[in-house]
Amino acid sequence: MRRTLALATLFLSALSAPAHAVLIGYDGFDYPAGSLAGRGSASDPGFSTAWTQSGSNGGTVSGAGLTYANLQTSGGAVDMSAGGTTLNFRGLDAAYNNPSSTATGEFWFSYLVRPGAYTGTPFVGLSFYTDPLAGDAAADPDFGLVARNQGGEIYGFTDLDVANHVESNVTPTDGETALLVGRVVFGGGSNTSANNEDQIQIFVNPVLGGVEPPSDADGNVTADFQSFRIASQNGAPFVLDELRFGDSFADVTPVTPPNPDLDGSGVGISDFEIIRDNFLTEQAHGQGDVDFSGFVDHQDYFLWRTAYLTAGGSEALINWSPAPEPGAALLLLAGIFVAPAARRPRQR
Ligand SMILES: [Ca+2]
Ligand SMILES: [Ca+2]
Ligand SMILES: [Ca+2]
Ligand SMILES: [Ca+2]
Repeated sequence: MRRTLALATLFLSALSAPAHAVLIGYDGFDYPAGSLAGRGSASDPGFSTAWTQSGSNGGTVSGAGLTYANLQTSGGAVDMSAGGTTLNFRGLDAAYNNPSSTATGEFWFSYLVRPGAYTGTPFVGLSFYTDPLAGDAAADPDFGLVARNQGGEIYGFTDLDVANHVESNVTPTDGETALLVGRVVFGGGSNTSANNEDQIQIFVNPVLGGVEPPSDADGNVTADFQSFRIASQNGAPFVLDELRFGDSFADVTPVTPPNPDLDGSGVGISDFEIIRDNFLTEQAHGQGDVDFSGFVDHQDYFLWRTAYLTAGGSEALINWSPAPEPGAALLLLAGIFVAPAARRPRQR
């Protein structure tokens, strides 16, 4: 009976999972190094054109992709620094402008951005356009989510049709990659005029892999778009990457699943020793970071331990205190071993 109930619960929870949420489009900039113009294809899911370049300056694909926590990534990134303003456009495969445009009535987008050092407050980021591309560009800007990292400017959103503008409280930091996420709720605006029928929420550096986090800023928007551009005014040194469009938070923030097999040998005691030897330090997966968070901590140990014991591993082999430092592990497990954390603060 219990088994039947468990199966029924499993079945019902599968049924109640979002049935239609999809990733509409993705670009990880997995292209050969060089000009972005002409990369991608009109047949890529979610898109209707390859990348164009508008004017004499455009982004350049570089081999080193950006990363953010355990966000899934691929390929390189696009460097927007150039002698003048960089403008690259691309068409979407549909017009998005009302609740029936997507299965959830929402349009989500995300991208990574890493500011460099520059002066002034140039526009840098992702903008959506109402018209399709005519040649290399579209002409009717709709709204954008941008970064400006000088003079007190911060990650924010602007409706380019009307005076809707909101900013997060997150200031861009030179050299630090940020994840920007936007959620457009068609028909969700305050709706007192034709200029605010939709709602936008922006999320800066959200926690991944769980429930949808609270937003950092909300605003009204009139959203009606079928193309977009990435741009950097005056070629300010920004790098963009991992562009996603979808209809839920999870779609545009897919995470790498935890993997307790750190050394490729199957889940075993050797993986524990790696975690133990790098405990409370900033490390990559192969050095103990089971959940790809960028840091080796209790969560990594817990995930490994669960997998190890589930697979029949012996608890007696888990030894936090190999010679010649007996006692250290007992203190660790007691939660009072704070000295290494204090000496090596987490750099974020
Ligand atoms: Ca990439
Ligand atoms: Ca608009
Ligand atoms: Ca292993
Ligand atoms: Ca970790």
